Amino acid sequence: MENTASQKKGKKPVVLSCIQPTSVPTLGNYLGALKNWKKMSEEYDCVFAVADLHALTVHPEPAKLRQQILEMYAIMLSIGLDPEKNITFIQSQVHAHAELAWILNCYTQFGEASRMTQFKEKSQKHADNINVGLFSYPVLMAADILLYQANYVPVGADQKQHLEIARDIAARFNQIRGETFTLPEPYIAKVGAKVMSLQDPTQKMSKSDPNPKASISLLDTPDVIIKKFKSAVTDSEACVRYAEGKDGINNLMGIYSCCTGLDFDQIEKEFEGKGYGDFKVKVAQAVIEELKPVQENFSRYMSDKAYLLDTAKKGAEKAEAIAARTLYKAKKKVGLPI
Ligand code: ATP
Ligand code: LTN
Repeated sequence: MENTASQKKGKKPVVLSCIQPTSVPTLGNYLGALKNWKKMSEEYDCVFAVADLHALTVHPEPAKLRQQILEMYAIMLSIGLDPEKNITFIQSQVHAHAELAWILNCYTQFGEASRMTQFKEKSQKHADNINVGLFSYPVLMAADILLYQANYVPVGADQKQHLEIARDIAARFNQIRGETFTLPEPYIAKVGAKVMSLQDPTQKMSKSDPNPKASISLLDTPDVIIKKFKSAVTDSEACVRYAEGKDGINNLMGIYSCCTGLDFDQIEKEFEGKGYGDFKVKVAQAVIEELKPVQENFSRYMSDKAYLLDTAKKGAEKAEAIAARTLYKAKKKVGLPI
């Protein structure tokens, strides 16, 4: 089923994405993924989830995980996703994800899963805990996507390979067992798809970076945001321009562009003759403005946990209704009793 098949029937394309509740999202997660979720939610049929099953691969402390799941759900609402118009839920509350993942495991080759860059990087980083969950992580991710017959998956550039394997698994299953899944396409923004660390701009900004100065958390206060940008690593040229080798400045220009809507030419003009000090403060201020409404909404949502839990439950019921149909189809195709 190519991507256009469902669109031909006059239905809106389906968009799906998830985020792990491993800690408070960074500016990278926001600009690379969440901000696009909000944009797409106005145009498409959207399904967004907190990928809590994926987070189990790093053995989080249970009480902490419980809190982070709730916080991540609150963040999803805080960026402006409307739970009435979109489906917003917590992955583990819909059984079909784990069940389809098992079936898809049997249609995934060991060799292709071994080639995943994220698996190789994470196994190197956490050599003491290379569990099978980490290995089959992209298969669970494929299940998340395929259950909803998603056409587009908005993610940061680091997830491109996982999208490719999801497509390969779907195509293989369709070929062997007959048309079952829509082939998904990644949706990766041109600017913001890879926000880099403020301390080492050759590395992506990551939630799990142990150096707090390297990333901006969505919940950082204005003071902290200013301090972090002031200490961002740049270069010695003292000229705000986008060029090869100027990773630090390129990164700050990307961030500024995402927050203000200005393109790189306009940014270069704005800062002509000005030093990095001025530029860094302006970038920080743009980020503070961008995050302000999210932070205000977040404290409001977190003060009403009953609402969050109830909304997540209702979201899971809506998700379940769609996921169950695809799971039924897949079980039937492989010969399982239904
Ligand atoms: P971790 O550091 O725990 O591996 P992460 O920061 O990579 O986590 P995820 O939950 O794995 O975050 O990713 C959520 C979304 O954010 C994904 O769509 C991912 O592609 C995107 N994303 C993550 N880091 C960045 C970044 N630095 N720039 C742009 N997008 C990003
Ligand atoms: N692995 C993803 C999170 C994720 C996801 C998904 C993203 C889990 N399931 C389905 C898109 C679609 C990550 O961003 N690290």
